[in-house]
Amino acid sequence: MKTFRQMATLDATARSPKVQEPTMETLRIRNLPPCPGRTFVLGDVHGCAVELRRMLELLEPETVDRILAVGDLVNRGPDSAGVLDIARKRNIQPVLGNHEDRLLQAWESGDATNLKERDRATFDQLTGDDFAWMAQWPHVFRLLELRALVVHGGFLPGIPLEKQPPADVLRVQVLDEEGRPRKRNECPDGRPWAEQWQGPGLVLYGHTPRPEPLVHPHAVGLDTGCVYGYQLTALRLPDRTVFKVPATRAYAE
Ligand SMILES: [Mn+2]
Repeated sequence: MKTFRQMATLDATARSPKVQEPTMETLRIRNLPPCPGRTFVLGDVHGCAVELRRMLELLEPETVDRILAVGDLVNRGPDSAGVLDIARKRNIQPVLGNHEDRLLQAWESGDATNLKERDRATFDQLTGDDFAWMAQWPHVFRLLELRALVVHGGFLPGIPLEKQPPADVLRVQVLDEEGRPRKRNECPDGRPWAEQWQGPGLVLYGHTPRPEPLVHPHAVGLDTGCVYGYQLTALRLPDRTVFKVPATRAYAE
């Protein structure tokens, strides 16, 4: 099996112009420097500002710690602007989620006509500063010292990290019989990508809500559907302690 460091080396081949599709967006991977403290990874927040505040009280982060998030901080819930405000003030570092991606595309193109109705309310709430900040979020954080990756949707098994298509990385939930990425509700017989992920490293991901965090050998799903009335989850590394804050109520169906 490949080691985590070898993966980074092997992935360098993905930069070759022969294999790089020029029109395709490249996966933005950010290598984070080693953290002297603990690392907290937050599940999908989706505008649940009250629960995020409670979670930060529960975590009691110290200045040497860092807080990361699996993306989808906004949309669906009651206070997307409030969540971004808290996140910025508390130095939370998120990866991009599919909801931020969709809103950003509308903002960058100046064309909001493709937005769903519920996106529209968020779009109108957010400021230019919010969008400028979200535009800097990478698709993936790589935490070399923890041998961990943080991503919103997940990864396609068997494809080198840097060749993973960004659109799939943001959205994959299950894989169909031929291993193609699908949404869970469109492919009820599909198997979760995380079940088939063999490493290297531990992947912390969101996007597929379940009432409880889902622990696989090489991946942990942290979207516990706070916005649907379940709970907000955070994982602390390296000791893998799970923290949960129950949702005040269901904000969306
Ligand atoms: Mn999502």
